[in-house]
Amino acid sequence: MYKQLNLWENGETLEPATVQSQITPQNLILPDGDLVIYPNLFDTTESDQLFYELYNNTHWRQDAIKLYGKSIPLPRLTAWYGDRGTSYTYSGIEMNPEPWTSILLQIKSKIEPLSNVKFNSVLLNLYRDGKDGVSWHSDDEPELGNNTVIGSVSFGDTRRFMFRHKSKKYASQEVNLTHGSFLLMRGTTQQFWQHQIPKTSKPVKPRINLTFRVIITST
Ligand SMILES: O=C(O)CCC(=O)C(=O)O
Ligand SMILES: [Mn+2]
Repeated sequence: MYKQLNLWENGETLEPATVQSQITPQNLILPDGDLVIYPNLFDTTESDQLFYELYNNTHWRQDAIKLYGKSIPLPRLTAWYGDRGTSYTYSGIEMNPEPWTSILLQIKSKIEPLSNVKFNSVLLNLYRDGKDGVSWHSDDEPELGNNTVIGSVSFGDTRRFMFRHKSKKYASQEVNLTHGSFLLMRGTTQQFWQHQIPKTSKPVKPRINLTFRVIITST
């Protein structure tokens, strides 16, 4: 049902003198969406180190959602880091930020010049094996506001990232998010599109995703 993505086209490079080939973006042409991917923003050595650090030193937590009075563990571990005051609530789970670590600030400083925003928080997901995933949703919580920018960084085994249009049911696509890649979602993407990471019966090694976000705070 889902085709491998073949709609990429090469985007503009930034400053030719300073930009290396690995940060050449590819734009995804989608109705009502604006997605850009940098397939190898972090090289393999850097990605290996970052994966190791994040895997071992993140304060991973096992949250649960309430469904029909039952507590059901999320099929992944998560963590929330950010500026003070950037609490985030999704599926009834409230997350209060842990202070930024140097590793997270290092990743943030690499993606911000490509994103044109200052991110004030990050949600980390650890998919331990193929039984972990995240089901269809949009990142459209009120604290993100309209036309939010989400900067999604991936380390570890490849994740199958699927997205579908909310009303144009024929419009569905997928892309593989590989070790060291960076996906930028912006514009009306969250308003019109949902995304998921499906579970898989294939053997997969651990996968880490960081979605940097801009939470609208009252201060
Ligand atoms: O792992 C991913 O790429 C998706 C994560 C996600 O959608 C989320 O945390 O909101
Ligand atoms: Mn999401």
